[in-house]
Amino acid sequence: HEWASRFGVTFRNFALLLLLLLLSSCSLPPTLPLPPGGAGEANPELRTNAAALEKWQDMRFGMFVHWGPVALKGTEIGWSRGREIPFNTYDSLYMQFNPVNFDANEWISIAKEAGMKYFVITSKHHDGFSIFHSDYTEYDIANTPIKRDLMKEMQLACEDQGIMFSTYYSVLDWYHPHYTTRYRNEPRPIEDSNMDIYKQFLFDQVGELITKYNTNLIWFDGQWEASWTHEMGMELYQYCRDLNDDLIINNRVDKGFKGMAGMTDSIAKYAGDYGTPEQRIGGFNNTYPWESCITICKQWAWKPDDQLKSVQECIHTLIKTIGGDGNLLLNVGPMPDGRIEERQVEVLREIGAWVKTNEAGIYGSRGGPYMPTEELACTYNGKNLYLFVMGDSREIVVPALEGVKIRKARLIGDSHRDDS
Ligand code: JFZ
Repeated sequence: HEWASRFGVTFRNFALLLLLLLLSSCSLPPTLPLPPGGAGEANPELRTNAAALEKWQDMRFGMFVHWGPVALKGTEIGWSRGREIPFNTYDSLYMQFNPVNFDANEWISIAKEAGMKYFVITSKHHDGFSIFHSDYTEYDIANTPIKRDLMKEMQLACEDQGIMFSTYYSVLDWYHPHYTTRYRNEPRPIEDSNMDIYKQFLFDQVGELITKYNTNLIWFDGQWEASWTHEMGMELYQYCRDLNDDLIINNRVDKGFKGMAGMTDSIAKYAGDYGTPEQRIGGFNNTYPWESCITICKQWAWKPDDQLKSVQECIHTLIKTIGGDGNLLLNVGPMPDGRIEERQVEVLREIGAWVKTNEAGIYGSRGGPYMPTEELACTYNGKNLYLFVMGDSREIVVPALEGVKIRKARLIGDSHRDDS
């Protein structure tokens, strides 16, 4: 049973090696019998929808988009309000937001060509602007020069092209008169603010995302401020699942999210279906689902000449993420005219070409059993084990797996080789 497999092969960067395993007494971890997340301690019966979760985990790779009138300034969405951009200037940008070159089908085909299976748009970020037609505020896309419901166009394009449509929503809102936490030195008077009134607004808008836009996943954010409580988090989770039982909800709906590592410390106590490490690859975890969100440049929203990551860095990030059993949500910030920068599209296309060649080890796979390193990451799917080779060492040595015999090994994406 002891074996060490030595492949005297020179691997190109990010080559993928497929091992066809004969699983006599299988030691690979089975898929989870029951997902661990759910509504939190207020309703222990309401667990994560297992079928919806599995469908989402199988996707492994999605596109995150941070976009809004702030793109006109090229500064960070939400955070630059009252910092680089004076409050009044920031809050007036929507009056000039006119992305005439926006084409939802083009965005979604860029995502699809990159190998992404789902799409998450900032419906409302910390700055309070709604990029959809909302019945509950005038501070929305309907009151910009473009007027069109751009988020509806994104939803329909997703549905046309078979990409799962999803929405980001910030529970904190530094623009709303009744949101109770003041951000820095903002002039908004909070003395008469009222969280009950704000909460009603928030629930109404989230209701719109679910019933008017058929969002399949809600990526909540902004839960860390004092205004947002554990009770509100659990209530919001339950409200969402009551409207659509198939909905997937991240852990930032509640207060269990800890630091940028983004995992929930007590899954029984706090609501949420999965963890959200930010700007980092999550640690190996195949008991609590997770998704790393990482920017293709440095800023979440578009910035001219922002530092763009290389194709290799993006692919290695994807490999290490799925090797740790997580999903990757790669963020793009489109330009104020509605287009995604051509140099970013080129990187996405090259990622997509690589994903297509190696998709057998990506979609529907789970991370492990070998832990990801800088050199190597591993996924498995049924009787196949996929070794992703990132380093350029000429020799790969992996330890034996108890009860597993290797029947055959071959390189993917280099079909003339067969090193069985
Ligand atoms: C949050 C947002 O603030 C950010 O703009 C982006 O949308 C990201 C996906 O999620 O990221 C955070 C959250 C909290 C802090 C920093 C970034 N924080 O408290 O320093």
